[in-house]
Amino acid sequence: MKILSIQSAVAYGHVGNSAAVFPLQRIGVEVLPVYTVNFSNHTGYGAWRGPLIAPADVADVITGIEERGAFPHIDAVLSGYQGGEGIGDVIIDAVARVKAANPNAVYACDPVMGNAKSGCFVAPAIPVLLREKVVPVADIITPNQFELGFLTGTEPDTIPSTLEAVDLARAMGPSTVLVTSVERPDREEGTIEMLVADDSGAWIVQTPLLPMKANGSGDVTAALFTAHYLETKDAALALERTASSVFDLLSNTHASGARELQLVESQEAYAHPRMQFTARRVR
Ligand code: PXL
Repeated sequence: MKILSIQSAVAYGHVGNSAAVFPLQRIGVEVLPVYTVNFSNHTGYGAWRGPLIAPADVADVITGIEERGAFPHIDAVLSGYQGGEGIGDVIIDAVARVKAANPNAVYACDPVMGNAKSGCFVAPAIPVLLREKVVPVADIITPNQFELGFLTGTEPDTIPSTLEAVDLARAMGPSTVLVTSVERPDREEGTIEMLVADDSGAWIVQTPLLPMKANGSGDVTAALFTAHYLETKDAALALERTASSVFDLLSNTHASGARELQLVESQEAYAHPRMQFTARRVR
């Protein structure tokens, strides 16, 4: 399997492609990483150095990949944090060209905007661009609860309202929606859920909620789900594998006391997910 992954690079720590690439490689995926920013570290520190990559430069790198004859062999395009405002158009164009070369290729868009706790942490134009132009051409999207709410103009906070919002999101274009955080007020204390819906149904998985903030965990989640879903075509199984790997990554990180994901140390969790959580069908 080959995935063209258009995301950030950071030197210190793990977000964007610097979070997504290694877990994908560890499960056997050939990744073609294209960078949207080249930062020292993620923006959660409040200070960082290094450039946004100009959209024309990102486009140029993608064209170079196309010129190597790679597009017919790409199974998925994956995008995350976009950096500058011009990147959306570059991604849309890349998706169109990959799909022209391989009609079976899918586009998985992680519509990175922010989260309920931190609010929006991208440039103000990005969420609108995602809603109006990017998400409509995606096959798979992986919003958190906050991003799902923005995309659909709703405030999902129960399983029924999340399913309604997911239906609105699916009506925008994507057939598969993974909601990477469902934080219902009435959930069992100390837990968090993920919910997936596709043409076959909808499933939810519950895991313990760890008392920590780990930038990049959404990026790993989107990447692993995309690869497992492509491989198995089974949303519930892809959800269980992803929840298993990401939970073990987070619990290793929590146990270490580190601020950054223990991405390399946790490699067994991607290679051999323990499958300690079972998805429950909700539709
Ligand atoms: O995890 C998303 C992300 C991607 N890229 C950069 C970030 C973040 C979140 O903090 O700062 C540069």
